[in-house]
Amino acid sequence: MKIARVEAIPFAIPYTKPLKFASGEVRTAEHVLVRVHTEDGVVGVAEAPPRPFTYGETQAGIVAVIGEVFAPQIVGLTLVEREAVHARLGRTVGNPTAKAAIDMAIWDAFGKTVGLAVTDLLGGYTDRMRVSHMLGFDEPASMVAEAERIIQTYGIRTFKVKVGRRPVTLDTAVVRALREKFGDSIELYVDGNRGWTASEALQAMKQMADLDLLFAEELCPADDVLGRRWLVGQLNVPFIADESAVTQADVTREVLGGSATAISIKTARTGFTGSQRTHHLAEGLGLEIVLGNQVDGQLGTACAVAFGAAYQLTARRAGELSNFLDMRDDLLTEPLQISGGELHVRPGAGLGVEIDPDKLARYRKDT
Ligand code: MUC
Ligand code: MG
Repeated sequence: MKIARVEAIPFAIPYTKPLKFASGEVRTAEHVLVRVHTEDGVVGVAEAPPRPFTYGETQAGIVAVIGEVFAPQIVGLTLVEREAVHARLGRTVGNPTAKAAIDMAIWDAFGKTVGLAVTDLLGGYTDRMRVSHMLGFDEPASMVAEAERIIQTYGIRTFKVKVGRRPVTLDTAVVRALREKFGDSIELYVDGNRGWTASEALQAMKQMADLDLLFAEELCPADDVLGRRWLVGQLNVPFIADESAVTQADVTREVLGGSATAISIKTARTGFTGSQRTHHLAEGLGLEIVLGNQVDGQLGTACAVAFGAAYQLTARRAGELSNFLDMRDDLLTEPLQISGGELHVRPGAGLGVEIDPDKLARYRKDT
């Protein structure tokens, strides 16, 4: 069970349709495949999706920090020493997705070693999640047409609408058009990726007061401490902290400071070990959790659903598990399938996924 080697392989797969939101856009999945090899020949896998505009990580930076900083600190530890791995990687404050991918690859390798699914090792609550789909910036008619296609093709009935443009009516018109078209047959919430000021956000939320939103997420900068607290105090829907609450300390600060009332857990940035800690904290604080997505590929999504299905609190709401649908291709031998609005956890030991060697050879950038 000893960790012998950690690989970090950069790969690039284009999106058929870029996802645009207030803090950036994603045109190509420039991710890093992480493989943790044990001395017994077991290989655990996970992917790190850098989001330079949010966390400052880049593909080249992830490859470098894993190769030069993280791998040397964990080679020689065993797969059950996950707390030691967490402590060693935790000496570095940044690099969340690099650390998370190593953590999840170790859990995959551990599950394969003991012959158990990661989701069962984590909590084993259910075997599937309802799926929520993100609608990126576009004209109202195109976003309604996209929602219709997603409903008809995949049965998904929960949508997160990206907002944060100016004037706010650009976005509120989209949410209104969706509600008018689909009535109460869909669930809707909005994510501003810090794009508005607190007062713009309040203006927009007032315009959408009759549209029965589930949540509002990260509408304005968390650093505007008083403005955000002022905003959250006036809303009658839970306010989700996403990029402002990556660590457990962030969650505590945001929630006790009155500037968040729900949280997004993204395995892409807190792995399984950190996400477990955040889940337990949220449970203790009585917060709603939305299982988020960092525009993950299929491997990242397999990790997310394995985590989300493991607990009652994360499985209660639809999880953001569909960004991979817009990728031209992926790395898994057997693609993930969303149907009836649900994604099932992969059966089998570990994460239950295999990397297709031909696809990896085609998309890797380091050869
Ligand atoms: C989200 O919830 O913000 C977009 C960028 C990113 O890092 O995550 C996504 C979705
Ligand atoms: Mg978000």
